Amino acid sequence: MEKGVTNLNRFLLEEQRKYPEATGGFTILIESIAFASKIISREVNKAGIVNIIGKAQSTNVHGEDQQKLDIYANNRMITALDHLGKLCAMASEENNEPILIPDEYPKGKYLIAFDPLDGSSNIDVNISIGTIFGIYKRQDGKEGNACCTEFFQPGRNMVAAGYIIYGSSTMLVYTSGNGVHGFTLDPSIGEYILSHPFMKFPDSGKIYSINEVNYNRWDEATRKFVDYLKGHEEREYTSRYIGSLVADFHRNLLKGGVFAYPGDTRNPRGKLRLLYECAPLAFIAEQAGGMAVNDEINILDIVPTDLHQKEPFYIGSKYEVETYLKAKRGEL
Ligand code: AHM
Ligand code: MG
Repeated sequence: MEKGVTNLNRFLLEEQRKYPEATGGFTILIESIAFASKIISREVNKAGIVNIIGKAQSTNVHGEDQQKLDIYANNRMITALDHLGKLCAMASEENNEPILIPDEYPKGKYLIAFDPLDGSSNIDVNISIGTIFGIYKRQDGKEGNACCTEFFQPGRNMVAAGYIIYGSSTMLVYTSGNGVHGFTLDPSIGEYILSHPFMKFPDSGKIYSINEVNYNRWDEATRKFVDYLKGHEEREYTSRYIGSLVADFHRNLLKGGVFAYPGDTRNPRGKLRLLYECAPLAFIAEQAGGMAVNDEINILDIVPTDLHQKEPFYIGSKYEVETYLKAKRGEL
């Protein structure tokens, strides 16, 4: 019998059936993120029309200007997730401390960390932006709201990670450890439809994505790495840098290559945050056959000590990330 198109709901149910012990809690979480993302997508698309663009009267915990859509997206994520009874805490780029589950709602066994709207400085120039999330299990065995330290687990512990890209179309890409799957939002019916099953990083690619204005501030290994790619004898690399992490990552996942945001003399640990930017994308990358490291070790082996900690970040196809590690070891 013809199966018809697979929407996100069907896909999640079929995945859930593979695990008889599954309670469906995880499925509800992903569906609720998808719900929030549809609303965010709608607002992103109409931002120009309704004049929602522009700076709100506040700064976030990093002292950066918050744009109205950042706040809007943060609120949509929180209110889509706080009442489900599946979470015991949330962490967001926009909140200094963990977001607690309101007293009136039951608490669950999962934790979520998210960047509600990454790349928001690109909003007013109509460039793709995204939402990133990582889901963990609580470890302390307690009930009620979890405290900050529960988030201090290595990325390898994640049970799921994903992102939504608000681009020429809106896509949700996620993995729960059984491959990376991409769903495209059909705006006419408001449904995410499976469009990219089992996404895979090509083993090597031709794209490198890095903000080269920082060249003179990088360490020698990163300079050598980029110089090596530029003068590569067998393949002609091309440089592509949007400055919007989800969009840069998504393109490289489809086409192959490497994205890097290294540390430099001004920002010794780079700019990107481990918990809700680097680790979820690293989890997706590994599931898709790629890899991600900081300047020393696999991103997924780092145990955070701060909710908003930054890490140097090199992510993408195996060949290019391993080439960086060679440069780091002085072997290039
Ligand atoms: P944000 O979380 O404040 O939006 O900043 C993160 C963004 C990433 O999307 C992007 O990769 C990076 O900042 C670009 O930084 P730069 O402009 O320094 O190259
Ligand atoms: Mg961000």
